[in-house]
Amino acid sequence: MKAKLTVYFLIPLLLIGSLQVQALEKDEGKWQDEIIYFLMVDRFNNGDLKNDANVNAKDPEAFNGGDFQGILDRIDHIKGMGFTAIMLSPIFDNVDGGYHGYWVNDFYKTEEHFGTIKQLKKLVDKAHKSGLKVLIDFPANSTGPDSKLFLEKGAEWFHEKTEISDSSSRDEQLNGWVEGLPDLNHENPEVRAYLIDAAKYWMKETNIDGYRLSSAEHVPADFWREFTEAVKAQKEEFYLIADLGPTSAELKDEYKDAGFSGMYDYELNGEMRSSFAQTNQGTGAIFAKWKEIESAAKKTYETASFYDGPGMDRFTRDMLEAKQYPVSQWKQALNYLYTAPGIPIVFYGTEIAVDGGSRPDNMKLMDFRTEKELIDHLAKLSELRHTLPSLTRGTMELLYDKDGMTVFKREYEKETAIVAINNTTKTQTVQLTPEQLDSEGKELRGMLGGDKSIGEKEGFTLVLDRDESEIYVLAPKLGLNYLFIVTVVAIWIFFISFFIFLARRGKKRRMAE
Ligand SMILES: [Ca+2]
Ligand SMILES: [Ca+2]
Ligand SMILES: [Ca+2]
Repeated sequence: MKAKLTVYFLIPLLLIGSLQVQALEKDEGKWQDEIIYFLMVDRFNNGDLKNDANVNAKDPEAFNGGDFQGILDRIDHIKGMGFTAIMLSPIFDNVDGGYHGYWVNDFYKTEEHFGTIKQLKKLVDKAHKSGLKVLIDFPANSTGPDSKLFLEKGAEWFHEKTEISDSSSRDEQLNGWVEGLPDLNHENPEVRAYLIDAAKYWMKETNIDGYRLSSAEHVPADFWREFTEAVKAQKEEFYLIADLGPTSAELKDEYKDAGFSGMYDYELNGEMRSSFAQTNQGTGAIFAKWKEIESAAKKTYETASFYDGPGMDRFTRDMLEAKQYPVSQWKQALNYLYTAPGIPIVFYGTEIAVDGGSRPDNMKLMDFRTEKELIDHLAKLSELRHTLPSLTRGTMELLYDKDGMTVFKREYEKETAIVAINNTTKTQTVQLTPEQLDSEGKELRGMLGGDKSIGEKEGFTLVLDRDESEIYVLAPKLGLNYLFIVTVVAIWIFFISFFIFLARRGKKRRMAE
């Protein structure tokens, strides 16, 4: 009797143990967990009218009034969408007309239209207090036309004026002038020291967390090596994300030891744009790209994934040209971006599906008075990306890809997520086999729309309406709970009957005595 009792006590304990969800540990401060919001300082928000000399918000080639104060005023907008970092277009003093920030006049001053260094520090402080990191674009290849530096230093600090005519020539790419901008001579140790000191100056003064290194392919790898070493010696956890331009694939080898923390991938960007600009497009080419990145022994999560940037037409333009409804297409595109490896970089204006052609049309002043559909969607996706480490750190395996219906698996430690994107015009049914995903006693719980799929002997059946996506997490079948409840009830019945039996027996005994 005693042995039997012990067994009945143990059963519920064992069942509780098996139902506990495994807690996943998450390291702090790792860059692969970041989601970056990239904005053009002049085109985001005008928060200070005192710095508006010659501002004309109606002229796309003029300063439009955006500034540090304006960004500070809108920190909650960025934080509210779940971003963890803000990346700013260059903040350094520009020559006249340099609204975009890429015509640097002096690397040691802030652009007067953007505000003072004090205002910049205030912005970084506020961002940090809100849990946002701050990155700044550091354009080290050239200065603005007739910049202070160019007029003072001339031929010693700059390459001879020759516009790049053959972009396939590495010599021209490195030493030629891009769009008429004086090209800094990185062979000169004084130039190297100047740029590296400037980079360290802003880190020290403002406590920023990283640099975006634009036009990095026009600057020699050995300079970057020196730059990245110096910067990381000053702040170890400093993020350096290089934009090597559209030819980056061929240059990967040349720059592999330059010390960048992450790199833009334009080929991936091209495939992503063609898959998600319209419905019914396969995604196989995207996954083939990931295979390539992996086989080049690159850590996939270090890749900067993006749809938009200062150098290209807005992705919305592609959607409109394909006669699609941008908000629907953006949702699908973002579903992919936020569940794939790599660090998502979202260009300001994405949240309102802003349209635009080539520069400056792709850099319109942000409009905050618009609908919230994509803003809410971004917030939801960010939350999932923060909750599920498999989405940021997991392996990736393509399970299904046909004409716009895509299913892939992300796995990290004990967590498995299944992402299903129906970018087609029809309801889709996908059968996942037990070989693709262990279905025994399991179910897939939808985290985006609340869908559920119960594991059967032959695997899982996923059904998704047109334009619907779901992010599932593999979990033990809820059926186990019924077993648990039945067991608990049975034990209670057993004990109650047992005590009734004892009581009756005692009563009988007392009566007999
Ligand atoms: Ca202003
Ligand atoms: Ca200026
Ligand atoms: Ca150059």
